[in-house]
Amino acid sequence: MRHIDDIAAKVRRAERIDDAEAARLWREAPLWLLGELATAAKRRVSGDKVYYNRNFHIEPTNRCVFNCRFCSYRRPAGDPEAWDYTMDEIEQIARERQGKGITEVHIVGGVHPDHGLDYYTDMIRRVKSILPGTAVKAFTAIELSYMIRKAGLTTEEGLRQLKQAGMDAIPGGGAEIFDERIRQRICPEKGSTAEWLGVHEAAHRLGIPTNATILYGHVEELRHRIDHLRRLRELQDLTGGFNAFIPLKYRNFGNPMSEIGEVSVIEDLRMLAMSRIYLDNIPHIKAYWVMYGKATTELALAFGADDIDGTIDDTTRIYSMAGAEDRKPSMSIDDMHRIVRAAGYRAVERDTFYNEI
Ligand code: V47
Repeated sequence: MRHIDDIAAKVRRAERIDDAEAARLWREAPLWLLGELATAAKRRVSGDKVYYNRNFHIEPTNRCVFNCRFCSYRRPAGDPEAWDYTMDEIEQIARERQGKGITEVHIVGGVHPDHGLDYYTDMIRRVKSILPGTAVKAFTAIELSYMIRKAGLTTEEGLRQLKQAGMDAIPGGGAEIFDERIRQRICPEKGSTAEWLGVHEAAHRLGIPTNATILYGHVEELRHRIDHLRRLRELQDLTGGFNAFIPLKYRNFGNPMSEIGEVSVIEDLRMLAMSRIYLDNIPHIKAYWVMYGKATTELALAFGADDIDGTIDDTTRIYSMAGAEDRKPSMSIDDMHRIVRAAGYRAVERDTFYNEI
């Protein structure tokens, strides 16, 4: 087994580390060393820049055919807290954001039992006609797999139809934990790891860029996190289609796994740094400010993150319902610049494809 100093030297030389080396670094390296190594790796990719965008979310429904144990967002039909927007309401949400310089709309929700693929292609077309020139990053691989299977199409054909309707990119949600046994414990009904990876691989082959996530800090162990990162690194070696990786910290308010506590900020920073160090082929590591809160996001920039997501404009409920401090998440451009500057970097507005604006 290599000594920590040897592994650190390897990372400094920008050489790939294996799973045993990752485990050793993760467990034993002092926090300052992980910060130093992740920062050097971040600087090799994005120098002194930290990216953000002008975005908002549309969450069409919180009804869902699946019942994931970590989810605080889902409500059954008829529940007073369930919502199911009509197409008119969805159009209205888009119309309210006209003229604000928005470059991306992120559409995700529960996996609704009733809608067909045409409903989703129609939704994308309507949003695009209201906000022309705005990229649509839409639907987790789990939503996509369900709607495409229901339409009786192959993954490729389904994605092709969605792309034609204006789906420009796919967000990283639904990955949770790839290890099949842990997945079975936290979301037994949900689409499988193979489905998630299959949708992303097919998207990459069609030229649709995607993101990836991990849901960490619940019942998984370190080896499950490393296994998750390894499967992503392997797929990225094949396709090169992932833009960003977003570690998502399990938040424990209001869901069936609430008895599990939340991991510390120190563990969040180790997770971020190890993501940057291990995933040497995914260019961007996103510190999703809505989930961490603004103070931890600033700290995250010293641990390899080079993206903090966007302005949001109080349009997502997933994290406020799961216990995030910010009940009405919104970030001004001034705040973006302030946070990034305080961390010693230069804030750069980007579009969905990481072109600078
Ligand atoms: O897949 C659900 C997670 C994800 C909880 O691609 C929870 O740019 C923590 O994927 N505690 C959806 N996490 C959000 C997501 C995302 C967010 C921002 C940007 C992008 C991107 C993607 O939220 C789900 C699930 O992993 N989640 N419940 C919870 N209690």
